[in-house]
Amino acid sequence: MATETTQTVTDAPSVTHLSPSPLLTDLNRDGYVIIPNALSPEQLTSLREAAGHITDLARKGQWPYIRTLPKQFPPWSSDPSNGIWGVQHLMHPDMPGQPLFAASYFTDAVVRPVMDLIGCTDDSELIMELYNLLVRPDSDFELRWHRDDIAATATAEEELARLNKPAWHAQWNLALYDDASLIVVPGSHARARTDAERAADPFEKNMPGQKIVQMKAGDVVFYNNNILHRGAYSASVERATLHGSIGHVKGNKERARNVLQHGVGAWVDKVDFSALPEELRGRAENMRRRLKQMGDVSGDVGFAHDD
Ligand SMILES: O=C(O)CCC(=O)C(=O)O
Repeated sequence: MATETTQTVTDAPSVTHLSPSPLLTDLNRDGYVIIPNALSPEQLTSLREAAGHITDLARKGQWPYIRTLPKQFPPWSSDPSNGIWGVQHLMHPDMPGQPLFAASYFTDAVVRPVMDLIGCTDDSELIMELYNLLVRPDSDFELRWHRDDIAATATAEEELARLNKPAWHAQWNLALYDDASLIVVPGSHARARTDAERAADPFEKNMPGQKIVQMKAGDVVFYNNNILHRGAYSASVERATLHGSIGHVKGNKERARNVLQHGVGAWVDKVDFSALPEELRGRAENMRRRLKQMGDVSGDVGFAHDD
């Protein structure tokens, strides 16, 4: 049960004191796991400020990489006139505040749980992937129930074939404000959809067993991106949630598609990590190099969803 998951992790004194197995056990059982208080109050303040600034730029059309309303999946246009629900590419070389965002991506508070969840003991096989910001939409907006990398048209056999493969990545949401936008069906990452889930309205508000992921500012949730999930966003509730993923070198072409469909390949070799704290710089350079290598061998990867 998800409530037990939250309880287990809440009892832990900090991320760094968690032993690997409880985190992975919870993720494997529920498809998601919340770690409270991943950020210090100072980090929260500076990240909120930086996130607010780039969100303002994006709403004014001064940052071209955005998630536009009412489109759920990439590719998105760079025209914010219908409103936005996300700001893309926090580590892009031209992104204001890039070093701060990069530090929040490569920090131990994120990378250590990632290593637990992927099952490695150091960062030498990790790959830099996506880092975006999910923001309050300009008008109320909802995502359809989906799995990130399995089309809604997949048969049960196709779903199971994909779900039974190792994920080789970890994905997280790190909330800068309290956030209750992500809705999941716990356990659905480990099975095909039920008949009721298949027949449900794509925007079904009461999916059997659904759970709203309640996060306090500074909490991070790691989740299997193929858990059945959706987002429901209110234009009147502030949202700034860092949305990232880190991969493992054993990920395959399907993973490359999930990452590179967002256009990261166009700028990744231009990122300057020299402003990062010394202890994070080597990790960042190495993880970026592995992403570049993945792009070089994967070629044209296409898009995971049609819309
Ligand atoms: O807003 C969220 O937290 C979920 C976003 C999501 O489901 C997606 O980007 O596929």
